[in-house]
Amino acid sequence: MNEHSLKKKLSKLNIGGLHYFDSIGSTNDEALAWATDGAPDFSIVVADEQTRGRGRLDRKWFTPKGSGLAFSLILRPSAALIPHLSRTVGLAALSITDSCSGLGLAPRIKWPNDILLNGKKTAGILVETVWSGDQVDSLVIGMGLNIYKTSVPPAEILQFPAISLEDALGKEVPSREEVLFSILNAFLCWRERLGTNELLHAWDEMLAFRGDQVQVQAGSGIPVTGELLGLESDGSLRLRDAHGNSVIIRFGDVSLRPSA
Ligand code: BT5
Repeated sequence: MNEHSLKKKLSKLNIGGLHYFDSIGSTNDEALAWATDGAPDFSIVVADEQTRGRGRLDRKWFTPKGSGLAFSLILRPSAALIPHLSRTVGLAALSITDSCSGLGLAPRIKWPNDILLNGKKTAGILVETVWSGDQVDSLVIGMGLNIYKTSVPPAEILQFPAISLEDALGKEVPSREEVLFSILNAFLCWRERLGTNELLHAWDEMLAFRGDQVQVQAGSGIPVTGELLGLESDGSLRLRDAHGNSVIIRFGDVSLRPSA
């Protein structure tokens, strides 16, 4: 992957701008700085390697050289999209699942921000906001995908098992440019439908562990256990606890796993 091959591959999409790095700390940090500096809508930062890739709450995201796909999109939402921005992580997740489904795989979304293949994490999403006073100026949507086997971190440093697209496919994977193109293409289609029931339904359908007992840890509070029922219209998660009560889990530092 290099700037030339990327530009060529993405030329059919109406992207705002492209910054490519052989190596960078974090594409989200670069995109946040560029957004603050006036980057056009749908600009993209892509890196072959991240040395300080971030997950939520500054957890680490591994992107060793030549192995994965790490990129950040800058969105300048129109007034029509502003009321639906809490669905942005779903929009990003669906773009990745569409791309994986197109390869014949059966992805699932582990709410809120993980994509699973064969029950293992293959991608993570980190959405960050640039504010202008109390208005949203822009959003930075970082996506990290494990493409080749070499992108998967050692098991002992993971809280949840990981897998690469190459492992899941069991054969040669398309190029990273190709995978990026299909994710961006899906993103542009879903973005038009951010506020629709169609998007909510597609997102809901893709949820991992639906109907299963799960445990959700929010921050340092007491974990909530219940049956995973589905999504609220803003993208929050609905569980049914042991007493039959509905419990709504909002975004934040939330981690979800099957309950033992
Ligand atoms: C995420 O956070 O999953 C969001 C990851 C977003 C990464 C992208 S890459 C492009 C952009 N630039 C950035 O700096 N970030 C974004 P979270 O749910 O907090 O999960 C983080 C956890 O995932 C870590 O604590 C590890 O356990 C695990 N992990 C780290 N690297 C992984 C990998 N390559 N594959 C699978 N799991 C990984």
